[in-house]
Amino acid sequence: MKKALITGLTGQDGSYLAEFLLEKGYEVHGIKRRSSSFNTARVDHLYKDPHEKDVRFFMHYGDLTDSTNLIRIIQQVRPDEIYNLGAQSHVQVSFDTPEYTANSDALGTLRLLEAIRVLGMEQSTRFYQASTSEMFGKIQETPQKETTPFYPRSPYAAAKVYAYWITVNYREAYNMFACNGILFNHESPLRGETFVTRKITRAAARIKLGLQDCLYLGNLDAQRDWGHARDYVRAMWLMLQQDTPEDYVIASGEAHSVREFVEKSFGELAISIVWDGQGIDEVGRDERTGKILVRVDPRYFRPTEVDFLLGDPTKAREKLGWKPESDFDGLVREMIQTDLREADRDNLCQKAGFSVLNHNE
Ligand code: NDP
Ligand code: GDR
Repeated sequence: MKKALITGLTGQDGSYLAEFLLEKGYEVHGIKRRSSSFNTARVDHLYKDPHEKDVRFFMHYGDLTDSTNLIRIIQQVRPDEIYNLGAQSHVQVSFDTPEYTANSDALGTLRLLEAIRVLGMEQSTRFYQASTSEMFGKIQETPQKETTPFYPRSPYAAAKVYAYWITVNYREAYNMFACNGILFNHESPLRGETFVTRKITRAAARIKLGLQDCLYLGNLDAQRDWGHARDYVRAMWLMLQQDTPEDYVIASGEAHSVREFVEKSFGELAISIVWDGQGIDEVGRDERTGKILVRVDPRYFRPTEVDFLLGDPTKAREKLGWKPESDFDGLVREMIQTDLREADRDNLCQKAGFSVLNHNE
């Protein structure tokens, strides 16, 4: 039985990947951070009492900023494959916590690679690094592919560029099977609530049920290449099953604006949005009632923005045989449907006299 170790197990991708690997018959180990409240909601459905028989899913406390626990966990588990998905992954938050972001996202990757090396596991453990389209930042070429130069535009992206190159370096210096997946934005109903897609689908559902009045957003004109996380974790696994370690762009090959994502999401709820005004005064109104449902809040503008990203997944298609199963419309629909159910639950709780706090961020 193959063993995999996942950092960032409790995040969106960690959850989808753990489920995928368990279905493939792997023994799955994941690192979770100690937190003062439970942070395992996304993987709780995979948990089994460790005292039962045939358990194949294990969680270990750890942190990418602590070499000692990384070495200990890798020594104990001796994984065939390590997927480094753990990161402070929010671009805007990285401007507020640049040093911590560098520590976990850049040095955390180095710590893992070095742990594999000091344990003498360079030839037995394959390594996946969660690299990102944010590394392309200020665009030098469209669409972006494996050979497109990087121009990071945030502390997060700069940290991920370091992680990318240190992964390449360990591959070349120590002949390790180490790959970078340069993944473009991928979303799902499990997406963190403060990334723009989930923020939009949650708000649209809550507005529809009367739990919220207005959605506040930053740059409506930013364009992203959005795919589904379920498709993207399959690509991570495929990269580690090849004969040679290489880096791959994973993308849908389609770009859409934040504005379009808003229109599509409200459209799923039979609300048509019309835009009015310009710049920070722009608002989105319900075409039927004239009520303002979307406003721009400059608080969400970034000191340096990535305006446009569009990936070219040709290499992944040709070499990995990878192609996505979900499309943009299906993604939005699935997210809206899930958030509608969650909003419905909140509505019921509220009616039963329980207070439900909504972080409108
Ligand atoms: P999430 O933010 O949903 O999950 C991040 C995970 O990393 C969480 O489990 C989090 O733990 C954990 N984590 C954060 N800091 C540390 C730390 N110091 N030590 C150990 N674990 C830590 O991200 P996604 O699942 O969306 O993304 C997975 C990876 O892929 C990330 O590295 C991200 O940067 C990268 N990426 C994501 C893309 C996307 O569109 N989703 C695109 C390209 C790359 P906790 O739950 O406790 O917060
Ligand atoms: P991104 O995702 O920065 O691309 O990073 P995010 O959803 O945060 O932003 C996408 C675009 O939307 C614009 N935007 C807003 N963003 C947020 N979060 N909140 C808002 O209110 C808002 N209004 C407009 C942003 O300015 C931006 O242009 C994600 C993360 O998952 C990274 O970890 C990953 O590496 C990249 O995707 C690929």
